[in-house]
Amino acid sequence: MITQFKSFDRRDSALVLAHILFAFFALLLGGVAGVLQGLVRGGMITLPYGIGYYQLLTAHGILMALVFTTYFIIGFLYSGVAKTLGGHLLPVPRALGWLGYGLMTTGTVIATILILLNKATVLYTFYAPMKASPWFYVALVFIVVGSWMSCFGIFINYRYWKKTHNGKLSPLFAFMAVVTMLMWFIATLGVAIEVLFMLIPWSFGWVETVNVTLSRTLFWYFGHPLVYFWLLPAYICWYVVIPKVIGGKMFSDALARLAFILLLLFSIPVGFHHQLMEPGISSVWKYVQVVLTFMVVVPSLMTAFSLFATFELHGRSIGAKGLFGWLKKLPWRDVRFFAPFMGMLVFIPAGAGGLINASHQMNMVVHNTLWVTGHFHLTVATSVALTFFGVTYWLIPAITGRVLTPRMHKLGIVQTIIWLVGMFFMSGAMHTVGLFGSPRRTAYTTYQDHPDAILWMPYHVVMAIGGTVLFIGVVMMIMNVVMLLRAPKGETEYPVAEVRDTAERTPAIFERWGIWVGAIVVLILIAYSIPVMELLNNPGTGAKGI
Ligand code: HAS
Ligand code: CU
Repeated sequence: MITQFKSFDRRDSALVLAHILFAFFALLLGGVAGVLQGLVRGGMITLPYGIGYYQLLTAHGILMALVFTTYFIIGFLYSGVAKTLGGHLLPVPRALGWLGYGLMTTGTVIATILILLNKATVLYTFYAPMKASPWFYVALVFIVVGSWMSCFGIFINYRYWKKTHNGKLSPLFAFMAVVTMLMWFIATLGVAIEVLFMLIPWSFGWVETVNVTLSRTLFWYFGHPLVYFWLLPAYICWYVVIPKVIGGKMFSDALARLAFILLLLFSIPVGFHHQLMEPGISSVWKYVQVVLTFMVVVPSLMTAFSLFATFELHGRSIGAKGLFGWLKKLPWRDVRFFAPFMGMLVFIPAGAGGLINASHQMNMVVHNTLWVTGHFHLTVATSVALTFFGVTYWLIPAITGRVLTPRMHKLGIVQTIIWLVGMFFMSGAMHTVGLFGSPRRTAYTTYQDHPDAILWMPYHVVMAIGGTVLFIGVVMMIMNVVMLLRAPKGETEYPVAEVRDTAERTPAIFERWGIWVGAIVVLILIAYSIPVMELLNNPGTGAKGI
């Protein structure tokens, strides 16, 4: 009997699978770029055929950080919306999902070709005054507008469910999907303004100069919530999926929703923590946004608390004793648990690194060094990536009517360990050498054998070795995905946890979206209106572009 598969409409499976597979294709290409650039920087190879280091770095950043994540997230969210809101998608959201897929894929293909042609070597933040081919920015518009189609699809499905269920409390997964997409929509408005009104007119030559600081400010208005757009779906797995996988219950629905609402409120008005070292923004506004940055840490601490509570309560309910006895009761051999759990574990030092970055004086030490690269390889490339891998192990079988075999559990666990080992060396070396001042985003150079640069070299070699191990991890993951697609037919559960019986009731206010959107608008206006006005009034000399 394949009940779970029957409940997954084939048309929904196709949409979800298309997103997930495209994501892994991007991961493979991005992984190739990553290992090559690591080896170049370590001084171990030189690139053939006139390929440039920065060209690879752009491809790596865009394919991993933007393409892999966005496709995976949209596929995952759509699957959970289908699963929890009635068992299948409504026709309009499904159509919007495909429309979005088409637009995003068009944009991704154009952008990738331009990067390969060396016409868009501007890194994944596409900072002005570096100037790409105008079609690169047009491709970005396709990607963003495509992702909006999926936002609307998820909102429509959710609204329909609320209407037909007398405003009942929505399933937690669907609620979290709406928060994630709402945050994404509000955040992408900033980058849309940057691209449409600044970068496109400037790169086509319709205007001569661009206001650099304003364009970067609009970028980071988007760029910080971007990192939470990666994190929130991982949190969905941690809150909704993991308790079920370990055989326990969710600690509290209300606490989970509160955490998501706080993330929604405080993720956006904090972009200046990426521009602390930039001139032209007055320190008062940097200060305000750093305070808000420390606010956005609170829901992550709440998440840590909630996870510990889930693990401990479950462990004790099946007989765990002592302070840490519950650790032994966790299903270590289950890759659906193991991979995301390692993601959580890594998120403790990763998050601590974030707090260091956000502290102004310490940011002076680490900004633009490899420390920051180390930070985001722990956050997005480990905590988030391992969680997404963990999801893949049950998501592909659940939507294709197959089963995860014990052998695949083992392969998945080995893949996770390889990833952790590679990242330990790569990110560890990045953090350390960053503190010694080695800059990020720099091709191989010995700075004419300057003593500092000589000190950095061994760390760059360790980074390359770690990167090579990680590349093996990427290849193994791709092989695991192929194996999942060919797994034996059968039934796989789509794990969605129930809430602990004694948990408090969830207040209805969490779904009063008008209040939250209003509050975000107010916070954004407080954090951004005066500094943006200052930037508009003082555009500097304007930059022509490089
Ligand atoms: Fe960050 C730069 C500050 C989180 C990603 N960050 C970046 C960049 C990226 C990035 C990509 O303030 C580089 C951008 C670029 O190219 O220039 N970051 C923070 C802060 C946090 C933070 C305060 N970052 C993230 C996450 C990311 C991410 C998440 C991706 C997913 N970041 C910064 C700053 C910069 C920055 C500055 C600019 C640096 C510069 O100068 O350029 C916080 O949100 C972190 C809060 C997290 C915690 C951890 C909670 C722990 C949990 C796990 C519990 C574990 C369990 C298991 C239960 C407080 C939830 C336990 C089991 C046991 C057995 C123990
Ligand atoms: Cu940030």
